[in-house]
Amino acid sequence: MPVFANPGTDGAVMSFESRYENFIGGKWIAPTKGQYFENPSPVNGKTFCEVARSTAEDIDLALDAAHAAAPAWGKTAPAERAQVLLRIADRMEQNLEKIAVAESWENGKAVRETLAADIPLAIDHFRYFAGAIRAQEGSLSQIDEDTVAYHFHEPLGVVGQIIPWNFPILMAVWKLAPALAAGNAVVLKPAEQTPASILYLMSLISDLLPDGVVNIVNGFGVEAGKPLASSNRIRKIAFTGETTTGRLIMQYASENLIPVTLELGGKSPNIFFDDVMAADDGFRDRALEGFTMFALNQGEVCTCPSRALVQQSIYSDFVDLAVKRVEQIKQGNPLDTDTMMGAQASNDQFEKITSYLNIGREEGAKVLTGGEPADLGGDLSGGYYIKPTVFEGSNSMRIFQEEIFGPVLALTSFSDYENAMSIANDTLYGLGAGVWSRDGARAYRAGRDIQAGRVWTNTYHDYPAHAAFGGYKQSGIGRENHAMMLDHYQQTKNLLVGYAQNAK
Ligand code: TXE
Repeated sequence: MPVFANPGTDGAVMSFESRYENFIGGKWIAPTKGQYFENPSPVNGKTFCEVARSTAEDIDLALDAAHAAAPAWGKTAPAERAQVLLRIADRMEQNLEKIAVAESWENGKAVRETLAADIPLAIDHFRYFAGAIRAQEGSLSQIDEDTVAYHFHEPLGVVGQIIPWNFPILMAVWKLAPALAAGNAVVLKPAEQTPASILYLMSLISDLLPDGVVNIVNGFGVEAGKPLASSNRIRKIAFTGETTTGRLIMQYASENLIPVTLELGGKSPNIFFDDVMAADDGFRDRALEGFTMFALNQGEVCTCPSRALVQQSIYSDFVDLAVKRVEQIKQGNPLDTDTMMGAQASNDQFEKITSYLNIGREEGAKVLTGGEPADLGGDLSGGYYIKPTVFEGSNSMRIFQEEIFGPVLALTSFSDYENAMSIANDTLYGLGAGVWSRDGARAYRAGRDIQAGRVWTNTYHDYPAHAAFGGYKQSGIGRENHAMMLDHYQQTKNLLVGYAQNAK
């Protein structure tokens, strides 16, 4: 299978700029203080571009541009906004390989995922919200014979969005598509680990957007994210990231009494009931495949099924087969289309994960496979690679309770249904869960009993645009995806109109 050449080298499908500015008011604008930070690729650990290191002054410039653009954009017909989103989707589709390679190079994830999932899902997201906004209707209440209450959806105005590094483009699009469809202007701050793929995307689509409707300001959390989230010039803040940061975002927002949506951490249980082993058939294979999903995107997914719960009666047979599958995961150069697992997104994340590998051992968990960094040699020796790891232990251990955000699975067994539910719900988090059983009634009951916003049944890691996504408990507030998301970017205007001609 072909390997895509490194960006900017001979035969490469795309190249990055050596320096990226902020994208404000339709133009590339240097940061006010003239500072930049280096952006390394996790593939080889080498810097490939530098990016604007912004401060409150740059956020203000972006807010000026967004406020200038918001009134006109908010008044465009839904069909016109839908058309813009559709054109963006088409442009992305025409440049699929380029965007996929950009994303893989910057984040370290396998290009077969960015080509087949991340970027196509982002494209579909624009198309979905183009349709959703056109299909949206207001409502009318007949108060009495002469009096009518109309309910209109109006945009909020200017909104702030702060995103993480694990799905740089998809996370940006999850937030941009509904915000734009609803008629808002946006100031978005990418994660400092992965700004360039979004800026590369903007360079491809900027001519399709009116100036100032989308503004991208780069930089670090406290220097650029905080001034955005705490500004009294935004009408809403949307955030995806760590739960502790989410708490701060909510505090900032409370000062200005603006709504927040938060998509935070997780420690999702993946539950395998005894009947998955009933026959050596496609269903059992699917369940085994579901077990390996903790390594998808190098485990850097908020819904990573990082706890596997396997029923005692099948435990040794199932785990035996499952660990063999994990050992077949092909790790390698993210730009090789054969590679299933690439590099962790940053050196910080690499170090966080390796520290949890030590914590797991110190706690007495048993390593069934992996448990150490992977040295892939050659050009990749400076990259951030970790072997997919399965720890066997118990749910009170830190590796079962804390979000590691890496390809590290914490595996345990359960005796019966009640025991499975009690382990599954023994967590601060409630974002995702998986249930595997041939028994529809049992799977349905489990789906209802697990305290999580998304429970996959006999499948995992699907993210269609029209299924609501979000957390219970400390995994977040609000939802993303699905037309209901428009509610988070709109406010209701009620016109209460008396039509009576004459005094009664
Ligand atoms: O997250 P942060 P980090 C989890 C995961 C990971 C851990 C740390 O466990 O190991 O968080 O990652 C911006 N005001 N998730 O440090 O800090 C920051 O610049 C305003 C789960 O990267 O939350 C970035 O753009 N903004 C998660 C974004 O917040 C601030 C995905 C996320 O960074 C800020 C990512 C502040 N004070 C990490 N501080 C998921 N749920 O998918 C930081 N930021």
